[in-house]
Amino acid sequence: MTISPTPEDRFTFGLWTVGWTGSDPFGVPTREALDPVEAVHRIGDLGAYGVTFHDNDLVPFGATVTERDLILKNFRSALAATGLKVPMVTTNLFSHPVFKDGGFTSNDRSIRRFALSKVLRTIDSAAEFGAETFVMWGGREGSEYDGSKDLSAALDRMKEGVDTAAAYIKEKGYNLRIALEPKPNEPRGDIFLPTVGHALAFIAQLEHGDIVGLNPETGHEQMAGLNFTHGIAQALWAGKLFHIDLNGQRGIKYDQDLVFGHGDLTSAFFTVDLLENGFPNGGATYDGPRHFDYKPSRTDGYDGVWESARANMSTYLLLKERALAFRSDPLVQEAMATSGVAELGEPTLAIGETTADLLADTSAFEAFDADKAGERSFAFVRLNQLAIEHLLNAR
Ligand code: GLT
Ligand code: MN
Ligand code: MN
Repeated sequence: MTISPTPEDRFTFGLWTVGWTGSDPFGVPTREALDPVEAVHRIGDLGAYGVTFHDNDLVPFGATVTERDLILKNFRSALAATGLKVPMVTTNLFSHPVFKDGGFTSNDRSIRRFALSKVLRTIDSAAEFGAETFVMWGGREGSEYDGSKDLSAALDRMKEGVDTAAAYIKEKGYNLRIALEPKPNEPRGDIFLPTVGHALAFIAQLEHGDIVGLNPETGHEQMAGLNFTHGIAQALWAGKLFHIDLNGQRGIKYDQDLVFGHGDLTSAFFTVDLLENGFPNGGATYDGPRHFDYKPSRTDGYDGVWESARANMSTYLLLKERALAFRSDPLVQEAMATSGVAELGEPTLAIGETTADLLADTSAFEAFDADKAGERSFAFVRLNQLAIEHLLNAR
């Protein structure tokens, strides 16, 4: 069964996803280049809500003003014809050789100035397209050799770049927020701000951190061996889940960018459960676009490209249906109660209780039977099996 999406589902795709022609470090492209206008029409026909892009996905690096204007005119016509929105725009600071040592953190100051200027110009363009999120993925911001970088200066320059861009957005009065996208490695040996946790700590050091949040990607956290659902949960808890890149990854290896759900399916189930149903005891929720950042396999032709675009959305909707069934099943609710899921929502101290009160409470310590409490079975396996059975549509 394939479920068809509608724009209300708010599915979006990067132009660079369906437009990836299959070139990799070992081989040339296996597909012809895709015209962005055709990409817009195709994903619009499939029921997507919007499209996203890097400045150079649309206007090639070094294009003349005349070329640029024609490309933008055609692209705007395609948006008008399909009704597709542009909720996110980003800058390419990684393809051209000038960025081989990074943009904001290149050791070459003239390159850093070029990168910052390119970002500010793309921010103007993002605002013109009505985007609300400006993603910064610093793929080339990093190193292969620790001696090649003053790591403290690199973080200073990263801070300078992000703060300057954020201050520019405020100065211009744009309705835009910046979302940093962590990745542990690839293309650099080690990338700065490698995980959600590193990026959250970085944002806390910014002058304009109020409009800076995160764009976590499923596979990027999983490349670091981390739990993606835990990552987005902490971003949500911190009020920083501004955008999301959904895809699939099978373990700690190169960035696979598979279709959503084609990697760790159980993890994908709990990701959708969190995005759609929220935390069991309430808390922050995500209402932004469901953005797919995947690569249609190089083994497939354009039939496979459109099939895979559809697959991302269908799998998400199937998991949404399964996650709703999971949460509303009385047996699951009973199992969650047994497991103490609601109990974790209760503050450990009573309202107004002081540390002195706690220390004076003999039931909490002297009379507390730790051995007995240690015998409690949390029955987490039963709860997880219920999740798996719902995921398999066996309930
Ligand atoms: C690049 C990267 C993605 C980022 C994109 C935004 S570009 O394809 O692999 O994860 O989201 O710059
Ligand atoms: Mn990726
Ligand atoms: Mn991404």
